[in-house]
Amino acid sequence: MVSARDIEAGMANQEFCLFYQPKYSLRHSGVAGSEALLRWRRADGSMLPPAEFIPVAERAGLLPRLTSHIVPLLFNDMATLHKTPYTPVSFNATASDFRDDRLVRQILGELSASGIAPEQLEVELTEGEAMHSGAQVQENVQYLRDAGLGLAMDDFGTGYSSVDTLSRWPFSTIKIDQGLIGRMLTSEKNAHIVRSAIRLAHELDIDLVAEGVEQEAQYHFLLEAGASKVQGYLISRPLGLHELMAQSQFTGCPVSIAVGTIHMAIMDHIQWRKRLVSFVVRSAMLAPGAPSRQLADHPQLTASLCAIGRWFDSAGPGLAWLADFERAKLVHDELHAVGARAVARVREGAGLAEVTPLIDELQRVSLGLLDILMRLENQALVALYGPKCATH
Ligand code: G
Ligand code: MN
Repeated sequence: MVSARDIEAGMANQEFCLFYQPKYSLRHSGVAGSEALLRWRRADGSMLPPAEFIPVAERAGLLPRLTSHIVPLLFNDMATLHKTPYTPVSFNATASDFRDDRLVRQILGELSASGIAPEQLEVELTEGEAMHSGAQVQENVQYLRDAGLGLAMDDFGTGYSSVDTLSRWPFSTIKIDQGLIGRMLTSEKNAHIVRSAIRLAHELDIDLVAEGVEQEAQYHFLLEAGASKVQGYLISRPLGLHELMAQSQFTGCPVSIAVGTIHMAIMDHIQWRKRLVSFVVRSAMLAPGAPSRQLADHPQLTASLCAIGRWFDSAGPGLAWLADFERAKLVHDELHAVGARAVARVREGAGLAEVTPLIDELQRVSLGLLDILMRLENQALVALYGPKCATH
């Protein structure tokens, strides 16, 4: 058992260092950032993980000092890591680090001195830490967000009110707790929760990292469910800086085809279509000159700006080789043209009988789009699990 005095001595003797665990993108099959993890290399050669000294530091009120001791180490390492696929780098913080603005000033000072872009750094805070902290903590964290740093909710699923905290704090990433990931293949309930968390992040338009991925079957589950990134022993253990930089490839990663993003596109379309029809029907029932016919209470009408339009752009490079990808784009454009026409007609005062043919037309194009998206999904699944031939 270590004591607070040991920790102080460890800092004086420069015994703390950071290890880095790569995150792996399921979108483009490559490293996409890393998490900095604190390690204590003691004089006797032993290596202590945070669980064995962070609670001691916390009880002794030493955490803010320990964090500010680590920040210069992080920036030192960033000089090596920046412009590699290991950025953005996330680091773990606690609410006590943000009780005053010292850490914020230290980070922003180091950032401007280093010339590193703020987007290359992300703070990880657990939901519990966020929930039990006061306005001052939230203000300081917001300050870093406004400066351009990312903010990840660590261990998502272990607190009591993750969703409430998500709605109140400016999180840009959800990290699903490794416990949920570990159980999702053996418990249906856990599988539903993981899939819903992935969908939640997608709808909030924020990033998602699944933690503690150890098996290929977990990797495939997450790929199909549409997770954007994974982290865990399957990809790599946390590595020291030199070991990390010497690593040329991560062999544990199976081929990935972003099949889960097709599922997301299908769900996005189903929601879009329903919201559009709902707006058109509700508006058509109003008096022809009713001001609320002019409201923008309808889904995105511009094809390139809706969720599917943005998916074509972001997932395009990874999926464009699928036979029906370009055709899906054409049908999607047609869908938006019909949707925009229906909205324009109700704005001009059309009643239900007049817009019904447009709703029917929308239905026809919508089914065409779903048909193509499902074909894409089949093609992607065959490419992923079927006989391996040189399709891409
Ligand atoms: O709470 P947080 O997510 O920051 O914890 C990360 C910890 O989990 C690190 O100490 C890291 O070493 C450990 N870890 C990382 N990947 C895996 C994994 O695949 N399996 C297990 N069991 N632990 C992991
Ligand atoms: Mn973490």
